[in-house]
Amino acid sequence: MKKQKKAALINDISCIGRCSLTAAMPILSACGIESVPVPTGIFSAHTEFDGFVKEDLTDKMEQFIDHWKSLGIRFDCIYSGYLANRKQTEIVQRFLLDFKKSDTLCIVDPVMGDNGVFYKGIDDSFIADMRFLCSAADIIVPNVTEACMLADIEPEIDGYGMDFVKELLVSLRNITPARIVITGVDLGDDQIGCAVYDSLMGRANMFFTPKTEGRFPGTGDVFASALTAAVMNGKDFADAVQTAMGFTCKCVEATLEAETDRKYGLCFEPEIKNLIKSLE
Ligand code: PXL
Repeated sequence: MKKQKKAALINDISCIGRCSLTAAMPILSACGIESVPVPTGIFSAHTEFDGFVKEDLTDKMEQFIDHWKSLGIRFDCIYSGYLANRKQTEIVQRFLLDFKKSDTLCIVDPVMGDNGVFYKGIDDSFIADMRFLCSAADIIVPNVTEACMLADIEPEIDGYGMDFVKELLVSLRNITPARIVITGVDLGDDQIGCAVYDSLMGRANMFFTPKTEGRFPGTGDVFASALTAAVMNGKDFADAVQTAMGFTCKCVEATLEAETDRKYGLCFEPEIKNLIKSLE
């Protein structure tokens, strides 16, 4: 067996709703990557469910990290997602200082909101810290709302065009040297896509797949996990983005077919075998 890669996944456990680690761990593990959770909190269900119960794990994160330092653990990838409070953004900064080596891939999903609004528990005090984390990343994957927050640009709730998306990409390039993937780009037609800037190649691009109206919570997590898996399995960046988009699109189709309540997230599990095939 060739040397297996190891990823630190800094995210919460949303027990119900297939968000965060509940999506990232199975996807990355199935794609051959050792998945090490760094749980930021445990939620009975993600925050779009009324009455969710939450356990904050900020103190435990620090203890876990100290233990791993004493064990000399090394990571090939650090992927950070939902952070429950600002102290956790500091902990992630320190995590990067301790564990990010020159060949460690750092993916930051600056999870803050969607559809022009913050998720419950997040507010504008997170933005500067998320910007800072993005500045240390190799790849960032904000959705359009998060890209606006990072770029300090008012979201265009009633629709936007290509010029707006270009402006977002240019603004994000000013805050990070990372490769940028803005997800959920919707130009008002029957497609949805990603706006990509590959800072290593100096190239911008747009990729689209067929659109389904409405939202599925956790879509960003499924996409970012598949992208991480594809890059870690050696796919070239543009190919990795398209692989992750294709997988996410298939998961949406499977969810519509299953006729489950959208709040419960994407039915990604039956599609994982196809993602694995596309990485071979
Ligand atoms: O997928 C983003 C996310 C992650 N974690 C929790 C959330 C959300 C979005 O609502 O509530 C707990």
